[in-house]
Amino acid sequence: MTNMTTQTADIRYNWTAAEVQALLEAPLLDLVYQAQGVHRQHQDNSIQLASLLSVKTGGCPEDCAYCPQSAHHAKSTGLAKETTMDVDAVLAKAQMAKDAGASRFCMGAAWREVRDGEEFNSVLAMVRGVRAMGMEACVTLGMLKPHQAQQLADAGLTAYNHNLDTGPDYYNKIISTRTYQDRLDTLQHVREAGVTLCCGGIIGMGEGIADRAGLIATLACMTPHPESVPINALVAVKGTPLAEQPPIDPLELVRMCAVARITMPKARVRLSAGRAALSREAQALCFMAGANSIFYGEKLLTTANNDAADDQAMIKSLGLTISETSCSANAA
Ligand code: SAM
Ligand code: DTB
Ligand code: SF4
Repeated sequence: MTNMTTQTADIRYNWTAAEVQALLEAPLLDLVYQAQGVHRQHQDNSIQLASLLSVKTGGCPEDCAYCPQSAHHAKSTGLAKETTMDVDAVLAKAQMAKDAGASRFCMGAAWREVRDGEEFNSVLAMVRGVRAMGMEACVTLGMLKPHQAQQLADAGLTAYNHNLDTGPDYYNKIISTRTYQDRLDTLQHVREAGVTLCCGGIIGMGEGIADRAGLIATLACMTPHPESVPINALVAVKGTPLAEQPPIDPLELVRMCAVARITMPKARVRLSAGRAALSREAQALCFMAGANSIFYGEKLLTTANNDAADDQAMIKSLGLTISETSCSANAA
């Protein structure tokens, strides 16, 4: 295999973007073979089912070009701003997700940043409630200050989702209201509070291979690596600036999953948004390449997800198991 990094048992934290790009551009079957080797060494054959709920939808002051929840695109998307959901209503949804087989419950709020007060206190109560049900709890609330990360940790939060979305050089083509460094700062606060990181990105936003490599290299140089790495394909929502982006070739998602697996052997690689457009066979290739989690349930945050019964049938037919345990923490 030319240009491919030799697989060792050692986990590396010094990936260069050039090395990652060489992997992304390797012959597909060589890449998947290498990724499956790493997968078998560090992971089992379980898939984690994570369910998502938008606990506060729309009206976000940030201008992320992909996002239907940005207030900047609200006139053209027609998406209304909603208030924060009641804690009891959220916990009822969490119980339904658990009963349907999910072991992780992820709650999203369309906030630029967390503000101290009643709404944040409600989110803390949601986290405590989900943990009390025996599920992992993840939230994504925008930027956090250190004391807020600590309050989430004290509530028992398992993971904080905060995506870097793309490589550092493409970031300002997608978002102008915050910087890459803002994202990295919040990730640092989360890490310092002892909460695991869920951090990944999106492909299909018009970025080049070098930008995808820049994203993965940034993640794979974090020490420790994020415990959870969501790989999203753009859901091109009508009324957003990226509405006319052509769909990606599913094999590009396979490549991203493989390279995430090779560079971050212990992470849960999550095949995330955009899965509804994939065939069962394309998803199987993503699992072969190292993806081992899916979002499960009828909705992502505001857009449709795959049918839950179809997902159960797919997992069964592939001979995979459904994980009931926590994601493994990385050794530094
Ligand atoms: N406001 C918070 C933030 O941005 O961190 C949390 C919610 S935000 C909707 C969570 C993530 O969803 C984003 O970082 C982005 O990666 C992903 N996302 C949003 N819209 C998407 C879309 N149309 N297609 C794919 N991924 C999307
Ligand atoms: C992530 O990386 N993808 C999820 C979760 N983390 C929060 C969100 C996907 C959102 C897709 C567009 C929508 O449904 O609004
Ligand atoms: Fe959407 Fe989050 Fe960006 Fe707000 S910060 S526009 S919710 S992705």
